[in-house]
Amino acid sequence: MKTIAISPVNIALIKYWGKADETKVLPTTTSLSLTLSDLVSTTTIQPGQFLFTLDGRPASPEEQQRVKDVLKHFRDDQVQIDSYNNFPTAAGLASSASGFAALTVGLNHHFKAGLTLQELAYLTRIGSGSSCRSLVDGFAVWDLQGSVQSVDNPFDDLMMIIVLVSQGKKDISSREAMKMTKASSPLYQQWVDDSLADYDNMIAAIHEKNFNKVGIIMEHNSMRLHEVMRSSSPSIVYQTEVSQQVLIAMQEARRQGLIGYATMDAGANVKILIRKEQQSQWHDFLNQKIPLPLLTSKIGGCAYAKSS
Ligand code: 2P0
Repeated sequence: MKTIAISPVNIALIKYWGKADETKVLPTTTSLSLTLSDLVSTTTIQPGQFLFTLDGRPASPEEQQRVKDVLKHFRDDQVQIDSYNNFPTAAGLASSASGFAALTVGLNHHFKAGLTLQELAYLTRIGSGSSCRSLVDGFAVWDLQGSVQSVDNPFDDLMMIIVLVSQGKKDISSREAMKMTKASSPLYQQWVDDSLADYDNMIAAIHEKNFNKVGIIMEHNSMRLHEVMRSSSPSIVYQTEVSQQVLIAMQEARRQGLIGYATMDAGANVKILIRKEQQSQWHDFLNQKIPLPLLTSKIGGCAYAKSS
């Protein structure tokens, strides 16, 4: 029997950047994300000698090991696992998160393990902390105890445009980078405190269905993330000059009446949260200002698996 598991990418509006417990992968802050329906990892699991391929090639030894670390929690490890992303892998688009969410949900289905949501969240975090947020639809909240919950999304028209500033593999993994930030940044405790306040304000903004508030809190949270990264020793910089140009162009877009807010992760790409009614205006604006490829996605969905 073959299992096919599909998981959307998730993009954090309130970011995760640091672990309180490295072994259990518990975060220092509560994070909150949305999934992108159109950017998915698709993972096939079938009986066979252990092999893990990513986008058609055997994965690196480190990637193989991370998959084995999740797989060892199931009673049988004789499986071949093939995973594909329909978007550039490892360019700050949270591919490891969608990949591990698909893997964990797929293994649960394949081995009929019957794990609960929180058990799945625990296992998938071994591979990638933020992957647990792809397990639920709506606004996904991953809290300090490690639990994952869904907060209803009152908006039915949110979209995200990703400006593909870079499609290459990042120089430093999130796992290493966040460890360095937590260990060395003099701003780290302030980041944690601000982030917890951002989370409370974000929940209030969602309940009020206030798009502008959601966007402003998201953008500030992301800007502060990149400040705390920069203040690490050695400094960690994911933003490039082109990322800055996109952020500056966004200011102009807003002056022209477009509404949208930016967030950035561990990479140079800029993600813009917009509403559907302005999608074509945003495309026109960006295509005219910035000659870069765009990915556009609806919001919603979560990891699931089925037999084939
Ligand atoms: C996030 N990122 O909240 C943050 C913002 C990147 C920037 O979670 O070490 O693959 O496996 O827990 O989850 C990316 O890091 O790291 C990430 P590990 P993960 O989306």
